[in-house]
Amino acid sequence: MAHTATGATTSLLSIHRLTTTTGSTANSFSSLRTSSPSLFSTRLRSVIRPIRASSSTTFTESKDLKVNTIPTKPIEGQKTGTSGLRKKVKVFMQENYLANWIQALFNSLPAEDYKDALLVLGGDGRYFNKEAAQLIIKIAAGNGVGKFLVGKEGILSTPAVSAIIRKRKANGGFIMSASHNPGGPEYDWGIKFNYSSGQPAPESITDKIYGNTLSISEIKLADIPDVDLSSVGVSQYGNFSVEIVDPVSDYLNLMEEVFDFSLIKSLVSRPDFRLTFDAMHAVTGAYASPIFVDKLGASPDSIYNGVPLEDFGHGHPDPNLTYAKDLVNIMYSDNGPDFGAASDGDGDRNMILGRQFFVTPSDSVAIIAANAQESIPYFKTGPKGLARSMPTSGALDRVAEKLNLPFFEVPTGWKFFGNLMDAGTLSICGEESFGTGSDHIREKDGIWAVLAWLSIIAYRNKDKKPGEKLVSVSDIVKEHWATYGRNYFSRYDYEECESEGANEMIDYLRDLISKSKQGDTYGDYTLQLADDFKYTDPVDGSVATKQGVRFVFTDGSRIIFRLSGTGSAGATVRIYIEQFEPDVSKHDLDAQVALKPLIDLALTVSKLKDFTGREKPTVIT
Ligand code: VG1
Ligand code: CO
Repeated sequence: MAHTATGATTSLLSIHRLTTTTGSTANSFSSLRTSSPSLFSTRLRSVIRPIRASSSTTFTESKDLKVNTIPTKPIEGQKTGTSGLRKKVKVFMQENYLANWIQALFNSLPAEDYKDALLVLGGDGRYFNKEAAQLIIKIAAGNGVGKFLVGKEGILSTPAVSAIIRKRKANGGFIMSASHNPGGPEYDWGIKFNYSSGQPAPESITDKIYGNTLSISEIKLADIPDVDLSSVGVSQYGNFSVEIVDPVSDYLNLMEEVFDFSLIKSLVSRPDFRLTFDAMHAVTGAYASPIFVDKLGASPDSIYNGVPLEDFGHGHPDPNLTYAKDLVNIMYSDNGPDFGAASDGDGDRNMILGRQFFVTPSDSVAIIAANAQESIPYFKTGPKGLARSMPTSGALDRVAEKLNLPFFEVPTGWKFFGNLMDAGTLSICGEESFGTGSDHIREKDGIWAVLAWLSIIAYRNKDKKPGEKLVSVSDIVKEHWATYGRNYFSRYDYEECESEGANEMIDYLRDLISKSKQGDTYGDYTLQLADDFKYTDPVDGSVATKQGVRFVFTDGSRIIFRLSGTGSAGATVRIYIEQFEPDVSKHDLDAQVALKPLIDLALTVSKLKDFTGREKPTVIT
């Protein structure tokens, strides 16, 4: 492959029309099968003759692009969950599995959304991404896509994909990631498609894709060589081109527009302030040094687990108190840093810690919202509106009320925020699952959340002289609780339960709510309402049902039950527990202690142990 100065090449190549030809059949069918990822591209190459590359360094010689039409059969179970299609990587490596889904996606889009269009491609660097990238590029070219922008080495965080789609006015993009799920040959892989606003495809599209996976009969695969992902530049194949881009620069530029980097730098470069960022060997490893060290003056040793690895260093790249143990140990050690943060596999989640202090994600979004206008230039005229997912605590509701802002409660999953942002009624939103973000893009954004916190801390300390005591993370949180009250919150996850028992439990709870009525008593609590959350999008009127069984009590306490839509094996039961405490003298309890009666109630009401056989959760946050 030859890289080129685009202008000259484009004019030379523009006379070649993109045509498709029907190619080989039985032989190429098996070409998509693979038992080992290292064989994958070799196998593709072995049956699909690459177009001849020019020996010149200025451009790749173009013939009309040849497209092979490969017969295929539908594969069951390719329904997307909360966030894209996620399975064990071995499933994705089965014959035609990924190819079918990608082709089904093109079969689902209106032609004007992809013919000659610009698309973005990147991922979190996990095992199988590079092979998958080659296949996605070939199928996209086979379907008439005009150009792909691809992160160097296939690396782009989820927020960076969203940012690039918006900045470059692309028609959409693919994210190769199973997010916080572990990676490697035995673990998970995933794919997500985002639309032209940079927003995860809505259910109307993903349902269509699923429908098409059940009737698919052929895959269109362009006959082009594997693209060299290792260096920045443009390659041209007929009317189709691929541009390899630096994963960081567009995203970094956006962050510099949103935040006051000199304010943050004034904090981060102080000798009396230390931060630790744990990239969990995931995608933010590529972003952390250029942003925190090079731009903001943090010391290089403040980046932890900073090299992205295909298996995340055998870790589970989920930034919570259980899986980000390295960071937690550092932050709770004697004389630990002042600020700690971690991000997940694909860089859209965040965990915020102070010295020996954990900020719940539900509090984090509320505190960012309450302080955004004074600390973050992007919000200098104030946020337009606030929103949270249904199971997220009500801390944000109180900020919306005080600031007199429009407020929305949506189902779990970032895709539900995008319409509100596009309509100009939502600026800052979050989920209890360590997701926080704003309308600067259409995904949650881990590094954004870290920069937001650093901005708030920097603003509070901007007049502090060296040696003066700084306002700390815990000071900021406690002050917030004193003003708004504290929403105690915890989530219990029971991962990889038997699906049958978990489904029966949810059925049982649905039956229970249908028989419940206001005023029923549950232990010391009186029922306000019990339902299965249903959401009608105020912008397009679309309806999402069965989004979580909730029991809301008259004192505002809630217990909520959901099954995860992101797992790859069995069923994961999530229980969310929340209780509001206005009394400042009761704000210093451990959440597990404060919530004990409600947690016990949730376990009794759901008969969780009977249905799942589980004594204890696998993760508590
Ligand atoms: C989980 C979280 C949800 C989040 C989703 C995607 O979904 O609960 O809040 O939006 O993951 O996050 P579920 O269905 O498993 O509860 V990510 O960072 O994995 O893309
Ligand atoms: Co993620």
